Amino acid sequence: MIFSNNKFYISSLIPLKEKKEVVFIGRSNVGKSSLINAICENQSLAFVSKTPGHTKLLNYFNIGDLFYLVDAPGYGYRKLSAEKDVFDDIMGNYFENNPYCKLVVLLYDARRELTKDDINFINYLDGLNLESIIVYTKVDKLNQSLKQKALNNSKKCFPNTKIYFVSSLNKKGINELRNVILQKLEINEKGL
Ligand SMILES: Nc1nc2c(ncn2[C@@H]2O[C@H](COP(=O)(O)OP(=O)(O)OP(=O)(O)O)[C@@H](O)[C@H]2O)c(=O)[nH]1
Ligand SMILES: [Mg+2]
Repeated sequence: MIFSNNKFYISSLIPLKEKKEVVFIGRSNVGKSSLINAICENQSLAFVSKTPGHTKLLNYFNIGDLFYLVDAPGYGYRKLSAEKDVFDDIMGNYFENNPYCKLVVLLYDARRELTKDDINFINYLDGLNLESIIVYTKVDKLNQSLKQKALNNSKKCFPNTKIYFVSSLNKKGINELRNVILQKLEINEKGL
């Protein structure tokens, strides 16, 4: 499996623009780092934390020397009210003229309503003309009616975006997501 060949590459404030990349974005604590670990089958690759706001830089993971998975800082979390939002600064810079970004994976916790931060970010992305998909995380915590509610809401809010449900805990949906990522990067299972 291509994703088994994984290693941490670098933490950076600015985008590398070296190889094709897929970026994982979402509110703090939504499960971005856990999802990268599940995709790569490596629990010690990205740092997972119960404390929100842990990832403060762009963390690049090198997959088979072919592409990068990028763990982005979570949005909607400010440590001190006086502190500037790390997300706005870093991600504003990241998305500006970045043809290396082939896919934006937008993560949501299906148990939570969409917040003002979510809507602001979606509106911002809309203007950028980037490929994106929506991934609902922690699906192991969802019953069927919560799942259906999330699906209905998101279809209303993002009618043109594909929606996936995953659990990094029981690995549901992870393989499907791997295939979507490879497809968007135009890489086949042999890495060609
Ligand atoms: N039940 C369950 N818990 C999960 C899942 N994914 C992540 N978690 C838990 O959610 C918490 C946050 O996970 P992280 O992966 O660190 O979240 P993050 O989005 O990277 O957070 P920041 O780096 O702070 O932005 C941890 O306690 C994880 O164990 C999942 O699929 N199911
Ligand atoms: Mg993280």
